[in-house]
Amino acid sequence: MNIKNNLILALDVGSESEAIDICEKVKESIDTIKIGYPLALAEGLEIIKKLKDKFGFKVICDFKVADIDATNEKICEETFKAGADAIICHGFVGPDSVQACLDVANKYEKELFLLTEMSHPGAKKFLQPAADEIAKMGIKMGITNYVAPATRLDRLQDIRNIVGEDAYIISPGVGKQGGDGKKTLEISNAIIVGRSIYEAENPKEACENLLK
Ligand code: O7E
Repeated sequence: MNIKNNLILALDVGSESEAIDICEKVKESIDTIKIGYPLALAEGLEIIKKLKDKFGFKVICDFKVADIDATNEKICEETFKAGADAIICHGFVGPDSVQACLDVANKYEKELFLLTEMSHPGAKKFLQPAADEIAKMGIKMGITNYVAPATRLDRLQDIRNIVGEDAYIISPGVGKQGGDGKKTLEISNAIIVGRSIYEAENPKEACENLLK
C-alpha cells in the first residue's frame, strides 16, 4: 500500500460530522485513514464510502477480525463490499481463520494486514509470547502486510527481522501511547496516529509537527 507521508490517521471519533471535520483539516497531509469500531458502530459501514468519495482517501478497516474461518469470511465480505481498501485481522486465531480473511481480500483484490503484537501494556501477557510465531505464520501464508507496535521498538525490530525488509509494517502507538514516530519509521513503513491528531487543538498543525 502506498501511504502518503507514511502517516495513517486512526479516525476513532464518534460521528460522521466529527470525522468530516478532522478529515477536512488534515487532508493535505494524509491520504489513508483507519476506521475502527468506534466510527463504524456509530455511523455504519456506509461511512467508508462517504469518506472515500469526499476525500479520495484509502480506508483500512480495523476490525481486528478474530473469529472462526466461516465468520471471518462473512465479516471480510461485508467490509470489502462496503468499499474498504484493506482489513486488519488478528493472528492469534490461527491459520484457518486468517486464511479465510486472505481469501476474501484476494477475491476483491484488496489487502489484508496481519496483527502480530499489540501496542498496549496488556499485550505483554498473552500476545507477546505468541507474536513471533504469528509473524512466522504470516510469512508462511504469503502475507505481505503486518501490524506491530511503535511502543516497543525492540519487539518491532524482532518482528521486522522475521517478516523481512520486503514486508510492509504499519505501527500504532505513536504519541499518546508513548511511541516515537521518527524512531518507529526507522523500522516500520508507516505509523498509525489517532488522538495526537484528532484531539489536538489544531489537527493540521499536529500532522505537520509529526511529519517534521
Ligand atoms: O493511541 P492513538 O490514539 O494514536 O490510536 C492508536 C490506534 O491504533 C487506535 O485506533 C487503536 O485502536 C489502534 N491500535 C493500537 O493502538 N494498538 C495496537 O496494537 C493495534 C491497533 C490497531 O490499529 O490495530 C490494528 C492496526
